[in-house]
Amino acid sequence: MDVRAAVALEAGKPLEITTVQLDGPQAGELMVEIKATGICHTDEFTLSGADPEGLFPAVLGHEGAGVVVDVGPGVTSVKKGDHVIPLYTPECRTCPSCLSQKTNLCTAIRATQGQGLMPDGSSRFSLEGKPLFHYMGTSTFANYTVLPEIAVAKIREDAPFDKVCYIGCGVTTGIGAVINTAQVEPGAKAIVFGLGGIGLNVIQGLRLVGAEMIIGVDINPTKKEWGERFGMTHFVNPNEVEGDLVPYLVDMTKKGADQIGGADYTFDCTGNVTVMRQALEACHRGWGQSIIIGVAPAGAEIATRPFQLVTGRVWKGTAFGGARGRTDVPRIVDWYMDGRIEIDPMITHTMPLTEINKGFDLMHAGESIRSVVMY
Ligand code: NAD
Ligand code: 022
Ligand code: ZN
Repeated sequence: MDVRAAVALEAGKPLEITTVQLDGPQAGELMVEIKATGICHTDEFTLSGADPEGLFPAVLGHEGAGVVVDVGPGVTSVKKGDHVIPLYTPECRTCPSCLSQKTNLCTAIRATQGQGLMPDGSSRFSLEGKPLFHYMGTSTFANYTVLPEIAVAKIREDAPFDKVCYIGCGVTTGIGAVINTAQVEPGAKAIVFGLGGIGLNVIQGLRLVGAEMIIGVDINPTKKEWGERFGMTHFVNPNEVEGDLVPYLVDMTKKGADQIGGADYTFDCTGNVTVMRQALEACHRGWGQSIIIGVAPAGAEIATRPFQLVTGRVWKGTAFGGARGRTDVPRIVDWYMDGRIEIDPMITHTMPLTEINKGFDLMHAGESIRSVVMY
């Protein structure tokens, strides 16, 4: 069938809004009418050509929400009419990784997803008879897409698509990093580096679990107000700190009998490897944990002195906030609907598909927290 899509024809060019062909769902797959999609950094990373694994031509997009319109043979967990959020980290519940209960990185369809293909090794999208690659297994920059059953979370029907699409990446990544990866406890002291669409969700996750001190760090002074809006208790602009940032942050966390200082938990939400080192070294000796969320440029490396780890600091990373999508995403939608977390104020811009390239421009300029395309 004909669908409307923003197609990444080649690296470094704007998306082309055009009509493409979409084949129906095969066994174990379903077709979703995408109602809204966020625009996230990794779409831009791939479109720019900076991602060495980026494939073209492709239908990008990985932060969507929509309605099931058709199911292929053998699909049992969702039916026509169900509301769903696509999952770039699927949850099959039967692969060794899912069964381990130690990771959310399901391996059931990993190989084909990375090759821009459906699990049977083919593509459902085509343009003028030539196949288009899928992207992150989701391809939400089209008003209809086809997904494996294990790559959708069924959500309640009263949740607004133009808000809960953000749970498909940014919200779950930020809140999940706090709850699943770091397992932050009430009363903890935390530092969040980078207050964009991810860092602000880390901040609201920290508020949710009852962290006592939430220090936000950003070189953009306009982020102070943004951080405070979601629970940040202190703001530091590295450009306004005299001397080294790390001792300055460690000093801020000192209190009472503990004169060692350092945060219980720190989060890198910048993707900058220098910041990642600062985040590790701003952790408390003996137990501080630093969580890497930001995606660094291809080929980048992180460094610190081994002494930092020998003395008990822990370096961790997280994908999709450690969330098991089919299990955890519906719960996060409930938290939003119950008012326990906020999404609306972070969606700073909305636009129709025809103006999707403006969303990328706003992200470049640092003017948006999140832009959402409404179909
Ligand atoms: P963003 O651009 O909206 O925010 C980044 C923020 O970092 C900006 O406010 C910027 O001013 C700030 N910053 C830049 N350099 C800094 C520095 N040296 N010190 C302090 N602050 C600095 O980006 P975002 O949407 O919030 O995404 C953040 C990162 O998270 C990206 O790398 C993205 O790819 C990654 N991400 C990872 C996952 C995952 O599963 N691991 C999921 C989603 C996003
Ligand atoms: C989402 N991300 C960044 C911004 N928005 C993002 C990017 C990459 C990952 C997670 C989130 C990620 C971390 C670890 C992996 N990926 C590898 C997972 C694995 O090997 O099992 C990742 C993911 C999907 C894809 C590539 C890398 C893909 O579909 N192309 C989850
Ligand atoms: Zn994303």
